[in-house]
Amino acid sequence: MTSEQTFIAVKPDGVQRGLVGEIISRFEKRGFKLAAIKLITPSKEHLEKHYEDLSDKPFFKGLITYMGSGPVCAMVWEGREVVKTGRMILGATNPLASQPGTIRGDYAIDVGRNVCHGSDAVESAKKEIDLWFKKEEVQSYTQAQHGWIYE
Ligand code: DAT
Ligand code: MG
Repeated sequence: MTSEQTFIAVKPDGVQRGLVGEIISRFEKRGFKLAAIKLITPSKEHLEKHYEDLSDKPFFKGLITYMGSGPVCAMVWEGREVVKTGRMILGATNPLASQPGTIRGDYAIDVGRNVCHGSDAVESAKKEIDLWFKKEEVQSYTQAQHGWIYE
């Protein structure tokens, strides 16, 4: 089976609002495999690296402050096409444009408080996983239910 990994994070607003379990649950129920998880309050330097592509945006400074304002639940999820599908589970960047049934479409209103992060491509996922996790923090194991999820 061709599998890939994505970096998913519950942002400080999502942690404070008690949405960690709900967000994990959506990925678990879909059949994806949790490979790594930790609660971390990221430094300014760490976040500037994570969002380096957005450094010239007017909202950059506010984004870094918000993302560093409390614990983030950082995760690696694994499975077939998990990068693209993870983005679908999260919804659109602007929650008001997100479909009901997506995380942002169900739990957020403001783009600057959109509850969760998901890698936008396989390459950026690799970069983000390397930035947020040490190699030994990412687990390799077989899901017991594997044969009931994949043909
Ligand atoms: P996404 O998180 O959907 O990948 P992105 O990478 O374009 O979106 O932007 C990163 C985050 O920056 C996004 O989750 C919320 C914030 N952001 C994006 N556009 C914004 C805007 N116009 N105003 C305020 N914050 C914004
Ligand atoms: Mg992005």
